[in-house]
Amino acid sequence: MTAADEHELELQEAADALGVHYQTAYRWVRNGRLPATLLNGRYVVARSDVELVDARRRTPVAPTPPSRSRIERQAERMYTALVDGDEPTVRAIARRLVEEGATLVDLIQTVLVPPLRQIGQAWHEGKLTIWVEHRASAIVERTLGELSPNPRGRRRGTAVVAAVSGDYHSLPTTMATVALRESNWHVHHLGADMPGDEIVSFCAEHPVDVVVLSLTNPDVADLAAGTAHELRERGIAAIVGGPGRRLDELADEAADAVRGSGARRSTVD
Ligand code: B12
Repeated sequence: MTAADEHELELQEAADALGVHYQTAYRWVRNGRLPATLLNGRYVVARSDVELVDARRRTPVAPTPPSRSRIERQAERMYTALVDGDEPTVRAIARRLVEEGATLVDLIQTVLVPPLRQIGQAWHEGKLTIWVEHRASAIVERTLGELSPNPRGRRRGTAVVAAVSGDYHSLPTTMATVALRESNWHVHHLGADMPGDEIVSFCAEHPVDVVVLSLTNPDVADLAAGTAHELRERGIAAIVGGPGRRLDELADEAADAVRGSGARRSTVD
């Protein structure tokens, strides 16, 4: 039997149109998801409502990102896994948070940085051996490598990321690279211990909008500042990081530096 009005459907017809079982459509009517009118003891559904419900079902809903407290709790598990050298668990924690909608910057800043700092402090106090720290660093490098985003479409510009000679901390350069790529920058990641003049000549040979110098070893802070100065003199925007500097605003800081320098823009699509 069909509903009399061409703008209305019997519940079975609505279920067929939606591709669900009659009982499912009935449940949706009962819980308000599918508006319906009781007519002579039978439900009828407006065709327009069926179309609306159908359209909503087809629109993918963005997953709710994990809550702050959930992300923070993972930092404790991460510390244990890193100290134990338990790489599968490190990767699983990271992958799951990203799948749940956490940004890579959030993952780095909230879940990886605190354990690395703790490990550094414990090493400093003689409570952890150097190989625990080396192993943990290598695991983090590989984990970030696996998750490193590959931006698509028009890029915000081209960045070079490096740490200057005498700074062997490559991890912060990897972190800055991931953060910039996540914000759609094209990045040349040159790693740590890069001679300043080599960074300058790289920029002379490639279209570069901004150079981001990570800095972890304070002994080479002057060298980093000097390199940044030389780059700016040559019309290339340059910014210098530092221990405790956050990645959340790195991408915007890089864009501001480019605007402030009036430097040429590379176009990368
Ligand atoms: C791993 C590690 C190493 C590894 C590095 C391996 C690798 N692949 O990177 C190795 C073994 C090489 C190493 C060596 C040394 N290390 Co070390 N190391 C660390 C450790 C544990 C983590 C470093 C790290 O990744 N930090 C990144 C995160 C965790 O820290 P962050 O400072 O907040 O970094 C953020 C910013 O850099 C930001 N960022 C990056 N780029 C940019 C750019 C911009 C513009 C902005 C805004 C932000 C930004 O991103 C990061 C995340 O937010 C730290 C502990 C610590 N507190 O950091 C010690 C630590 C940095 N090391 C330390 C020391 C003393 C050394 C050595 C001198 C030890 C020695 N006697 O040989 C050497 C120095 C070697 C050298 N010449 O550079 C000290 C430094 C103390 C100090 N203030 O001087 C620390 C703090 C350990 C400690 N508590 O004593 N280290």
